[in-house]
Amino acid sequence: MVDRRGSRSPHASSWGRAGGDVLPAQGRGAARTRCGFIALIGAPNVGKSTLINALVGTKVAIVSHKVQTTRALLRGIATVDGAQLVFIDTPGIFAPKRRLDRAMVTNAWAGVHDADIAGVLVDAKRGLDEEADAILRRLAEVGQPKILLINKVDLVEKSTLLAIAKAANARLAFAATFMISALTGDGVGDVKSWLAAHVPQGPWHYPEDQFTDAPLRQLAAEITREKLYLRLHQELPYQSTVETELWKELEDGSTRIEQTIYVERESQRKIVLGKGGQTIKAIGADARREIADMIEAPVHLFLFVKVRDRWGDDPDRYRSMGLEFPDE
Ligand SMILES: Nc1nc2c(ncn2[C@@H]2O[C@H](COP(=O)(O)OP(=O)(O)OP(=O)(O)O)[C@@H](O)[C@H]2O)c(=O)[nH]1
Ligand SMILES: [Mg+2]
Repeated sequence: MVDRRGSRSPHASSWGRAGGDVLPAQGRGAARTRCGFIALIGAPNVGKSTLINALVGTKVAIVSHKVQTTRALLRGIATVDGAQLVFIDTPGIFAPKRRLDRAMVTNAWAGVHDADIAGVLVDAKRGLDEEADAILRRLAEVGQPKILLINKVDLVEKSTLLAIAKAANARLAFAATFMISALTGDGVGDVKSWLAAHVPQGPWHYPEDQFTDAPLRQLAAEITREKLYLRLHQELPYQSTVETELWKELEDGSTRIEQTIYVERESQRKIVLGKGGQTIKAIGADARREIADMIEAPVHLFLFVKVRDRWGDDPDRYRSMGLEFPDE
């Protein structure tokens, strides 16, 4: 899945493309190309990350049934009809309490302000609830064109969708409204075509076959965090974070990866390890499989669990997550 065209690329070249600021030759000075940044925003769990994966056509963002899965901005890139669409996945917007929550919400709004177009997701099942309402209110101050993306249409009746579309458009001038299912892909192609026609003219920012600018180490850490979210319950996922400490390509073509899972207390470390190390083993097996799939090479994944009391107040952890450390 490293390469959009489906070719097997050596990881050296995918590293080369990661973080890429290099302009592709065909994009340089090209008069007729289009390129735009589209931030996807909405309440936690509305399906922003699922949508970015559907738009890009491969998995770049982690997804879980739990709220507040995404922590930092992540870019997913799709090139369609001569237009490069750079989608920005943002953390869900909610009423922040902890320091980490505040950093996530600030980050989400920063993503919107830096974008050319804001794609606003509303969960069709939840409708314009309190969280959606607060976001619409704040969006009124955002100058960029906005499109409304009513997601999870697979879960509700058509009449419900029309009512949401009507109420949201009465609140805010959306340039377009789409009813989609990020999960089934229903309507996602229309969103892409519309955006391709509406992003500004300009050269592309990334090579055509690049699908994200996140470094592989970060993607690999995110994959492990996703598996953690899927296996652990209650507050534990929110009290943990994952960092890739070592990434080494070995002579036999395999890659050795070492990651640390930080938790806040010894009791949490025990839960992550599980009885006889069962939980960490299962998380490691799930993550290893997916990372190997991503880099198209065998992976030896070593997971360590460390207690770092109040890592949520440690600026270093924020830096590695790509978040600004809020002063309070
Ligand atoms: N039925 C249905 N479920 C969906 C759809 N889109 C997303 N989901 C599910 O909704 C849940 C949340 O999806 P995410 O993509 O992680 O949501 P998010 O908005 O990125 O969430 P945060 O990162 O926590 O803000 C997952 O269980 C998805 O499978 C959809 O169109 N239909
Ligand atoms: Mg997300």
